[in-house]
Amino acid sequence: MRILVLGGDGYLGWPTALHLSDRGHQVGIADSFVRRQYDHELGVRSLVPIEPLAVRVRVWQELTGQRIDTFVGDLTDAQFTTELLHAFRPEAIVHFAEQRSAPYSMIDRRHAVYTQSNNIVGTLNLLYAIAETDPDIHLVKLGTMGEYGTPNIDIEEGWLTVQHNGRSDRVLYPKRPGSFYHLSKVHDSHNIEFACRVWGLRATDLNQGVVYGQQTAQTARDDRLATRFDYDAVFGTVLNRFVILAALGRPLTVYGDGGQTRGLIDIRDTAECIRLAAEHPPARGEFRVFNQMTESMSVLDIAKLVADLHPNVVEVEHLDNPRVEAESHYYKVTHTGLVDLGLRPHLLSDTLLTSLYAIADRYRDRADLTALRPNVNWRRPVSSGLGREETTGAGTDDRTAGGG
Ligand code: NAD
Ligand code: USQ
Repeated sequence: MRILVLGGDGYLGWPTALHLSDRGHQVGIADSFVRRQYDHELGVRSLVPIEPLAVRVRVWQELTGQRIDTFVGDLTDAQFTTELLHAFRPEAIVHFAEQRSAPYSMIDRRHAVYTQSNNIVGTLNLLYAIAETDPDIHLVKLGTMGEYGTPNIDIEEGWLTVQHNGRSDRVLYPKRPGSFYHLSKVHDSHNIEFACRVWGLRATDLNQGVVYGQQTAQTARDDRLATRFDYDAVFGTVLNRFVILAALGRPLTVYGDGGQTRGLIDIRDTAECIRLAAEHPPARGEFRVFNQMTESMSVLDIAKLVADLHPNVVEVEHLDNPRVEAESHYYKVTHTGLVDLGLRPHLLSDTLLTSLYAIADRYRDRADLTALRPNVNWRRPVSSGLGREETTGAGTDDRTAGGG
């Protein structure tokens, strides 16, 4: 198939593009490189060094003979987005291209506005471009488990059948997300469902849990194919952060009691889920939702596991929770859709953690310890955050805040 990967220079987009290319698909990548700009803005960098996209695709072609086309541009630019679809003519589009950090979206007003404009406008432009160019294109969109929040009932795959006053209906599952970033995904989901219902588009919304891991079979073939590995308090995700903190001999930073439970998924399974979804499109007009996670764990249990398996003595530290979130709650998620399509999950294992420790150890000297402490507070709504206007890449236009 011809598959266009939007956000294909990012943590997940890059290994997914390689996984699809390795399976014989004709892959194109589009990216604005804004993720690399956030690093400049925040003064951090990936623990594992990453090459420019042009080098990555050249190395891949040298090793495999497989060509990956690249397109540089921003999805919030409607003309770029429409021309992209005309140029590549995809059968499926995998859409990773959003600002994806909850803390980044909570820095201040400008970062909240930027996050929602970037994510919602980009996706809306994409829906129009698909509808105008070829409504048969299957949109595979990355959503997030955090759209649901932590309701006191079982979490179903996107839809819920409700009985009310003797009548019944199938409705989109009610959402109660925990950040302006997570809210942007809820708004996307509603826009996509609307486009499927009204224009007859076909889409799969993948509500993905927190991803961990750094290597896939393809990225491991050459250091120049590595994907990013974030550890800072804004972009580092919990399990990856704990692995890196352990390698640095720092205490694992559990926010609050650590009873908050999240769905998790291995980076190799992310790429495989995308392949399965792309190769099995829904019918025209269908808004299909899968919960893309393979197991659930509390933050404290993740910390204990990472600490217990590490060869050094690793401490666990409870910090005042900078976020507003339930730390003790019910959590039961249905996630059978992707298994039914053929997913055989990699569950969190000693071997995976040991290999992650080795990667973190190899690059530990690149870490900036000041970037490890959380400094974004959910309870403090301000126009300009982190106390330093110039560090937020200050543009006058909220919509370009992230790029600076
Ligand atoms: P990432 O930030 O590493 O990658 C996103 C890529 O999209 C970046 O390369 C960025 O430059 C690009 N991008 C952003 N806005 C763009 C725009 N307007 N136009 C063009 N390119 C743009 O993020 P990731 O961790 O790879 O996550 C990818 C997707 O998966 C995101 O949508 C995220 O919400 C979702 N997701 C991630 C996780 C996780 O744990 N990493 C978990 C669940 C869902
Ligand atoms: N946490 C800690 N200590 C840390 C870091 C995080 O206790 O040092 C806690 C957080 O308070 C939260 C949980 O760990 O309860 C997860 O935090 P996270 O930063 O790993 O994940 P989150 O902010 O939810 O966002 C990440 C990705 C996002 C994706 C989401 C999937 O950045 O793109 O959408 O995971 S989900 O959580 O299912 O919504």
